[in-house]
Parts: sequence; structure tokens; C-alpha cells
Amino acid sequence: MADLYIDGEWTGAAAGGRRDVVNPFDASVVRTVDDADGTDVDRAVRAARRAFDDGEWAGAPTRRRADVLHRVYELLLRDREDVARIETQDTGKTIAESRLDVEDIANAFRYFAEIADKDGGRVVDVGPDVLSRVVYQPVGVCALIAPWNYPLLQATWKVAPALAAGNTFVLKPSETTPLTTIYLFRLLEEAGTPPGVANLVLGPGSTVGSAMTQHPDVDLVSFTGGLATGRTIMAGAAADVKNIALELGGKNPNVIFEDADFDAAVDYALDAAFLHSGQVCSAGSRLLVQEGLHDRFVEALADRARRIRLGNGMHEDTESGPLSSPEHREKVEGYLEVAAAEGARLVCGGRRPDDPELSRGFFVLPTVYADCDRSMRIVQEEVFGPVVTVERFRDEEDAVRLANDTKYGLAGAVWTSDASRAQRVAQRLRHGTVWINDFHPYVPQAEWGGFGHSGVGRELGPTGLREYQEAKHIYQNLRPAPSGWFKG
Ligand code: TXE
Repeated sequence: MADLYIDGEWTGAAAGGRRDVVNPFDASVVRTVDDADGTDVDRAVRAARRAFDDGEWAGAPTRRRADVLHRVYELLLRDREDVARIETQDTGKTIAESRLDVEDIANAFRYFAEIADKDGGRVVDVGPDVLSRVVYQPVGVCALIAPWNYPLLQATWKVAPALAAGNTFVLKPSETTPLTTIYLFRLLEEAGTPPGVANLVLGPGSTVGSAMTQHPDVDLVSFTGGLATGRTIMAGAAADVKNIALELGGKNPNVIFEDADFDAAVDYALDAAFLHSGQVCSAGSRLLVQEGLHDRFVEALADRARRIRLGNGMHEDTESGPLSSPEHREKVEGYLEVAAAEGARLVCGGRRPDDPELSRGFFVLPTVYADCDRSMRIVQEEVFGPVVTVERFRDEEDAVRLANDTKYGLAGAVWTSDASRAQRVAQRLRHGTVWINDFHPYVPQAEWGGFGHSGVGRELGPTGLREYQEAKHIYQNLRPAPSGWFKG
């Protein structure tokens, strides 16, 4: 069966392109899929344009769109185990994590279904002779580009609000992890999404992605991925003054004060740094530990990190899988060399595992570097692998200064038993999400996104819907009469 979905039809690539999708655990080919080019993108964008302009979807009662989203939620719950297994084969992440992802994905569809018809705009009080309303309308045709670390989750954070708001779209998943996104489109079709509203193209960013973002019929580009690509997309969007939304990762501080609950802080520091092998935009890859606690904390963390069970994500007892691709492992290993050259002290990891069972997969051992400082690239740049750096701080002022000393600003955490200090520090951190005595939870009701180089705009929450809407002011004079401004 063909893998591109354009104008309500499953179709192959015009030029016949095909691409292998590889399981990062053992480099085996999971499936071969169609691989598009600019011609397919043009077809998909035109279909989305036609579907938007004919107004059936954009002008439908909001409840109808919400019903489709709600059906997708139910279908995802029906197929949750199949979707989770495909996500694990595609990304290498553990099946337990994929199951949680699918739950979160379904819940995001439900959330946007629930809020779709809850905000009819607002009335502005101008006086008795005027009816002034602000209404929210769909932006138009959206180009949605998703990455490979949370393939279906990141796609959903775009697809669900785009549909709820009445847009049409063309979506491109990462070329390395397209399988669950293809599955989602089967569910969108089953749920009754009209032809042309949701379109799927597959292929590389350099050709298919850039054709999408530069297409003159596209009104909005929403992208999750790396900083370098985000910059290219932002520059490209300038020509047509397209709306943009960017989620570009982070270098996220995890701040541990001496009065924190020690066992909980160590345990969560492990989750923060090593969940999904650190391939998480909000990974707590920069640990800041107060000096009196530092040595004990590093020792306990490394002891736990050495015991993380690496393996096949499909096995229930595996705790962490491989990196996503050989190219990505090369990038991570490049940073291991950078850290060594910069004089960071290797406490554990720092290389590939010896286990012959893992030799075909793209593994790197969970790695802890101590004696790090803010001048190091390993501290400032996003590694996106199982690598955590540790710095010391003296007091609250020092902690805040260090935690904000990053060009990114996606997420951060503070661990302390002093409730007022927790709130003070949370207020001062220049990051889009701040956790207190926790790490990683997010909910569809709350905004997600970053300060600084972490991006532009927010996903999830009411703002996540607004990204896909234009505000329009409708002003009606209820007592029209000559103004008398010009006297002649
Ligand atoms: O991402 P790219 P890469 C970070 C992480 C990682 C680095 C590079 O640090 O090591 O980015 O990863 C599409 N026009 N994050 O190179 O290239 C591409 O096909 C349009 C953080 O894999 O940004 C894919 O679908 N699209 C992050 C998507 O962009 C283009 C998640 C992401 O790929 C394009 C992933 C172009 N010119 C990586 N070039 C996060 N924020 O969670 C590529 N793409």
C-alpha cells in the first residue's frame, strides 16, 4: 500500500522514490516506504489550499471538527498497543515509554477536541452604538514538520490544534521515523477527515521539508527540530511573511539544593538525563549541585547510571534503548571528544557498551561528566544523547545565574525543601517550563515552548490553539450617520 496521503488518496511518490526505515536496535530494515520530492509536495499543498479555500472544513461548525478529533482519540485508544510497538521499532525507545507516549497523544487529541468550541472570541465594550467583536479564524494552509525523537507526539501537538482551529495541512515526519505518522493518517481517514484537509508527505528535510516551507501557498510553518534547521526555516519564511512556530530544543538546568530530598533528586536526575537516551528536548542534561552535596550526589548518580539496563526496547525489562541513527551517534560521540578535550572529568560511560548483543545497535553508555564549568561547549550545547554534565554552585544567587547562563530556555527544575525558595527560583528562571521537585511531566492543558534560542511560540494549552488562528476584529457601527470630518 502506498504511503503518501494526498487529497484523500493513498499514493506513491511521483518519481517512484523509496526509502528504508531502520530499527536502531539492530540496524534491520523495518519497512520500506515511499519517498517524495518537490512535485509531491506541490500536489499536497495545492490539495490543502483547495480544501481550505472551499470552506467546508474551515467553515464547518466547530463541533463537527471536535467530533472528528474525538474519534481519533478513541481510535488511538483502540489501537494503542499496535501504535506503541511501531513507535518502539522505529525509534528504539522502550515499549513502556511508547505506551505512555500513545496515551499522551490520545489525550492531546481529546484536549483540543474539548477546547475547540469553548472560545467564540470576545466582545469589546466600545459603547452603545457599536458592536465590536474579536473572533478567531484559521490561519490557512499549514506546513507541519516533526522530528524523530517523539515522532507521533510532536506531530500530534501540531495536527490536533491545526484541525481544531479549521486549518488544512501538509505534514512531514522525520525521514528516519515515519511509521506511526503513516498509521495516524489511516486513523484520520477512518475518523472522517474530509479529502485535502490532512495531507502526508515523506522524505528528507533538505528537499521535501524545504519545498514545504518555501511553498507560496503555505500560510504557517510549524517546526520541531534542531536549532540550525530552525534558523533556516525562519529565514526562508521571511520571503512570504509566513507565520512561524518553532520548537528547537534546549540545554536544561536541573538545580539541586542541599536541602532537597536526596533519594528523589538522584532518581529524577537519572530520569532527567537518561530517559530515551537523552534524546529529549527538555532533558536535564545540565546538573547544578550545591557544593556541600556535590560529591555524594555525583557518586550516587554515577552508581545508578552504570546500572541502567540497555537493550531492545521491545523487551519489557529494558530500561533504555539506542540512539536514533548512526549519524546521530556520531554527533554524540563527537561531543564525548569535545568534553575530553575541554577537561571535563569522566565519571562513568563515555563510550559504546561492550555487550556483543548491542553491537549492531547505535548505543552509547549513560555518561556523567563532573568538574564542568559554563565556559565548556559540553555545558552550553545540546548533545541530545545520554550525557549529563555536573557543575557546583554556592548559593541561590549563584544557582540562578548559572541556570540562566544558556542561549536556550526550554525547561529547568529546582529541587529544595524550602517552598519559598522554590518559588523564588522558579520565578527567576528564564525557561518555558520550570519543575519544582520533579522533572519531565507536562500536560496538554499547559503551554510548552521556550525562551531564547529554544524557539518561537508555544504548543499545547490555549496558546497552542491560538498558534493556528488569526485574530480578527469586526467593528459594526449600529447608528451610521455622516461623520462630518471633511467640511466641503
Ligand atoms: O534535526 P533536523 P536533526 C536537535 C538535536 C539534534 C539536532 C539535529 O540536538 O542533535 O537537532 O537533529 C526536517 N527544511 N533536535 O538534524 O534537521 C527533518 O527532515 C525543512 C531537537 O535530525 O532539525 C526532520 O523532519 N525541514 C529536537 C525535522 O526537520 C527540514 C528534535 C527535524 O530535523 C530541513 C530533533 C529544512 N531545510 C532534533 N532540514 C527537539 N526540539 O525536540 C531538516 N528538516
